[in-house]
Amino acid sequence: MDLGAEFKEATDAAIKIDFSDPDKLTKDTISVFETTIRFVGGFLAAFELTDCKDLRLLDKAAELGDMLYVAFDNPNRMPTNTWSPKIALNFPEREQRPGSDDNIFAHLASLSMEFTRLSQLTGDARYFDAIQRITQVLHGQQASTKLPGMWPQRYDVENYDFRHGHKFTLGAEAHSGYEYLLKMVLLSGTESTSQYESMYKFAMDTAIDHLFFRPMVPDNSDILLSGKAIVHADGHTSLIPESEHLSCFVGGMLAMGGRIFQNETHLDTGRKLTEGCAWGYRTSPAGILPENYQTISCLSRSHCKWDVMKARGVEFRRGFTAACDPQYRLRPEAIESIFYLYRTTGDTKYQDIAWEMFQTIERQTATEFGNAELTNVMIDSPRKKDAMESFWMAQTLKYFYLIFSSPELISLDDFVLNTEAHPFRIPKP
Ligand code: DMJ
Repeated sequence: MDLGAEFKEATDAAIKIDFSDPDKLTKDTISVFETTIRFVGGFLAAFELTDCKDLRLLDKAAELGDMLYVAFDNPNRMPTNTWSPKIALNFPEREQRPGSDDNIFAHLASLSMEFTRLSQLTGDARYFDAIQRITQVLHGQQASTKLPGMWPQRYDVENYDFRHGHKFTLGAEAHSGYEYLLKMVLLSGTESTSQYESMYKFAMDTAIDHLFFRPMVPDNSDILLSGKAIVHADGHTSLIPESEHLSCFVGGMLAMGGRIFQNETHLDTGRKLTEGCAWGYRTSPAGILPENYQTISCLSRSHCKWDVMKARGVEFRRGFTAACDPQYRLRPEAIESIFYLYRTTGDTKYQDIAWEMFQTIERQTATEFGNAELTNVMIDSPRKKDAMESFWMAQTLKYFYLIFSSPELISLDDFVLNTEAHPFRIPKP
């Protein structure tokens, strides 16, 4: 953004953060997932953006990588997610045990990009080795879950068993786990590339068959949304037409994958999913998609007409039947997909959609010192909360900035962005 002086000032401050003194941390434990995607990813991308010149940033990423590596120090080599820096620093390996830890699929499956790039940039293969073990476990069970191709939101953490969970989604607790399969195809540059490619394609075939649906909306827009699948005891699968802001990333991912693998079906599905999220923005009373919402799903993707009888009682909601969680948390996933659609198709209509969204979000969320999360976007003028997550700047604003910049800036031929939108350089053969 031509903010060179600010970048230098921020770097000088960030490299002084003392991760070796746990007494300075505000919590006793931290999340391996969040620390990896936000901190390690942030330091690595900042290092890349100095053209790999400011080695202090790489050293800091490696310092954190070494501390996080201890979370893998368990008999089965699988990482804990809740992790204590105090224990890690003193290295009593037996204290770092799985079992009492969280069992969220995304937390386990979304460490690959940062650990791989750390290995590539430092030449130390331990980090890649650590995450590749996770990939082997996921690969080994991909075909034997209750919805073959996808992994359940939650798994049996004692045995690293994914065969029993019956809830499947691309939203909360899952999404970056799938995102990283595709992005590892670009990043890994080794024989594991084909492994990630086949895992990604299998997962998306399943999602296309079981998770995506066409909602019935008053203007009959030909759009798709990503819902949830539940597999019942007798083996049959039901689609729940409940969608999340978080799952809006999937349109951009499919478009990017469609371009990489020259798959027009994926490109078109990605376009319709992205336009589904854009529909939610232009339709909700505040002009912003809620965190979690429900719509009426049509049985057919080709014939889906607004039916006044079926919509009786909910027509006042303009196609939304409910918003189980009506907040807006300044999340990026909708503009993220619109950005990818713009970069993959070159169609400037995505810039127009982005500009409408930007103006609405700015009008609704701006405060004196930053931007605020909203309590309820299903009313015209939502109340602001005293909260702003770091992903507002790392992701949401970055995608808005990039969609109005030259495609040469962070070109997707040269960079792949992690789930926190930190750009990593794609290794060239
Ligand atoms: C981000 O921190 C990351 O994208 C993460 O994977 C989950 N979602 C938030 C932003 O919504």
